[in-house]
Amino acid sequence: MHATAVAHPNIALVKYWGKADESRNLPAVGSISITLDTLVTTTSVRFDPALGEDRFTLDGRPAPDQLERVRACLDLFRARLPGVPHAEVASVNSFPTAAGLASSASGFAALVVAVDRALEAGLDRAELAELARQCSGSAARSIFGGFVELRLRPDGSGCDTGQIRAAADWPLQVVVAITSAEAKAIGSTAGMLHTERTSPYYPAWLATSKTDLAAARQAVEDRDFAALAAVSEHSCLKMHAVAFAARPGLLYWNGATVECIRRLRELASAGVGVFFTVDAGPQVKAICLPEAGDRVADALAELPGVAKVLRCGLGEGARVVGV
Ligand code: 2P0
Repeated sequence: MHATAVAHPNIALVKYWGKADESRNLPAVGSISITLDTLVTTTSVRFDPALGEDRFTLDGRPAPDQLERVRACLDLFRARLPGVPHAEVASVNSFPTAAGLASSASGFAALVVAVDRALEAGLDRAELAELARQCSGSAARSIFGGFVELRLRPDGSGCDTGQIRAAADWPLQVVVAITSAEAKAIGSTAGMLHTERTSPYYPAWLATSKTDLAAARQAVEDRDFAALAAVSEHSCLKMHAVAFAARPGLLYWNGATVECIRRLRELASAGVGVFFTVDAGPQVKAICLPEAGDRVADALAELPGVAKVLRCGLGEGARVVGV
């Protein structure tokens, strides 16, 4: 009753922000993302009737603040398979946790895949994505590799998540500019709920989501980089705008975030194949055509306030690596 799985973070190009139903962790909008390759979460799980409780370590240390969410994830399996004993879960990230690199996405994707194998539950990828989504909305997308879409079911019963194009089909590169390694002040979940409750722009955010999803889906199908750039930057800035307009406003950026965006816009104006996106933290992700990656990485690395740049390609979905 043990297994180890890996999963990669993903970066949303059309953003998830807001919940239709908090109790079911049902997103208010669909989203489209790319799964990365070089950043990895590795999660091992061992079920043992001799354990008196569920245990969780992150990067080798007990993580009591995360234990509740891990237990809730295990309980989703217990609801399907009565009699599942307590578990010991150990998760290791190859990148800074809680710094805007979607560690909850890769973390819960790896966890559900490891638990499924350890319990021999035999769930398919769509079912695994639905379980991961209930733990963390973005985690559903890390079940799959390449370009991924999370769609809301029209009847409100849940989501359908799946790949829309394989990584090898359109091998974009991603340069992540780390502008701060500190954990963010307000997490995504709290930030979304605060935005829903207080931002006057929230209805407009919801009303324009389907158009963005359709445009991004089409751009991915056509491998149209300029079209994907336009809709992705729009979705990103719109997500931050709806959060800025909350009361009090949410500001996830720092000065270097803005400097990175400006520099990437200059490069794009000069004909370099690059666009930006920013999530609920100050890091900037530059999505590049393959030939542009080196130049973009060099340009971001020399900006004041950029502590480090990470390079990634597009990667595969969550998978078992050991039993
Ligand atoms: C995204 N984010 O689409 C957006 C953009 C952050 C900014 O999905 O509450 O940590 O656990 O479902 O999965 C982060 O959301 O939120 C996220 P919960 P999660 O990538």
